[in-house]
Amino acid sequence: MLKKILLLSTFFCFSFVVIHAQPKSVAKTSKEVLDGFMDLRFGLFIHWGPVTLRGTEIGWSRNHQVKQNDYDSLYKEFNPVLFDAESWVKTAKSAGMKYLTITAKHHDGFCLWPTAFTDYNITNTPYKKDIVGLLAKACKKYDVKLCIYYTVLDWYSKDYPLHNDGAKQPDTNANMQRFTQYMKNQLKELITNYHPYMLWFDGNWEAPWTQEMGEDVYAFIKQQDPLVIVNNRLGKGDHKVLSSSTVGDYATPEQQIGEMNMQDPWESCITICKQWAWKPNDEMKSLKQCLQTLASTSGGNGNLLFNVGPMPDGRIEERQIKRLQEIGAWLHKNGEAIYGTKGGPFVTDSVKAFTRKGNKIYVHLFENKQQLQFKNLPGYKIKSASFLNGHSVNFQQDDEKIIVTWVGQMPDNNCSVIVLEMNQNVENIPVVNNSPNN
Ligand code: FHN
Repeated sequence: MLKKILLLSTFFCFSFVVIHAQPKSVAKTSKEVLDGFMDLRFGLFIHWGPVTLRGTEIGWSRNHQVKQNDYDSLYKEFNPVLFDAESWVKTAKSAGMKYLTITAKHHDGFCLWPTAFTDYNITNTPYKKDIVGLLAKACKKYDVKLCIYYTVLDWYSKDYPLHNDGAKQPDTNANMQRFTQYMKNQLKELITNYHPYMLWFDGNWEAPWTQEMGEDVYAFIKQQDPLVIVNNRLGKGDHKVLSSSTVGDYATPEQQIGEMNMQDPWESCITICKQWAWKPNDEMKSLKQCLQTLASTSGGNGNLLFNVGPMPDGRIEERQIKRLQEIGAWLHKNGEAIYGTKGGPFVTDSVKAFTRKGNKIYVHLFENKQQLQFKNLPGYKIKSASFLNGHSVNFQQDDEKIIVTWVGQMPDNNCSVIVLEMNQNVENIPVVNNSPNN
């Protein structure tokens, strides 16, 4: 009898320790939903707000290039009468983009929707209309996923201790408990009223925001909508990677192509120009740079969130629309090598990127080398090789190497795709890290 009591008490003691040690069980976004997101490969990022009236960087120019009072009064002039949500969404669609991420609230605290929790919002501008709501409606109409950018830090809010104003000490009137409740109130508004596919957080790096606050808000979001995708900028940590302490579903390298990663979902956010928000005569990337960026993110098994900054009157610059349409024209011909693909099996380098789907390997060529050589893939045989929707190319394959050659010009000097049809499914080939550069 004593033995039984001892055994039972040991069991209950152990199970108590195990339960106590369990991390907070929060509904995580499912692999199926995240796989669907990664199949989309390409989205439009939009940084926009009253600051475009000054042509300086959103959030960051407050108290720097633009005095605080001037910056915080810009909303009184903000009247983007040429804003047309359907035009923005159709521009994204014509670029081959499958989702759109709008800065509903950036670090300057201004809200592009009629929030009930601050007067510092679009309703109190001469324009008055609900920008987020109009975009949500247009995205639904044209089958583009609506994603909402929401800043963690808020340099305008009296309850957030820092204001990027050079103060040496945090604001003693601030109250992070009130501020976190303000965030939850607004996030509930955004989820309930606009049903975003994703919430794109940013500004998680300042001291007042803690890992625990991030975990609390993530759990709150998942109670509102278990399906909504959340990026990895709600908790603390390196944006470029996922780790055991990450709060959120996927990694967000910024202004760079993410590292090859076949396990963790990731999305690079990169500007078409230099600045995130609109700037007059900003330097814009060439079509070659844009296509190489897209092919290289896909080649690394990631997505590309490509940013434009619309003008104060609500229009996207014509030259940026044209560039996006050129990308769309390329995707119209080569989209099978991007959408729904996996990265690899070879790692991207400066002259080529590789994607794969089913029994096909797509080689994205950035230069007309007329010859490619890479390591053989034992057990996998090439059945045919050609430019995608184009003429065949020569190939040789032996136990050590594969050589592909062609003569003359590539079909597209900016980026051409050679498709290798293999004798079996290639999606699970382990990544080959050193495809010889040639
Ligand atoms: O500070 C922001 C910046 O303004 C911009 O929004 C980028 C886009 O991801 N994120 C932050 C910088 O890491």
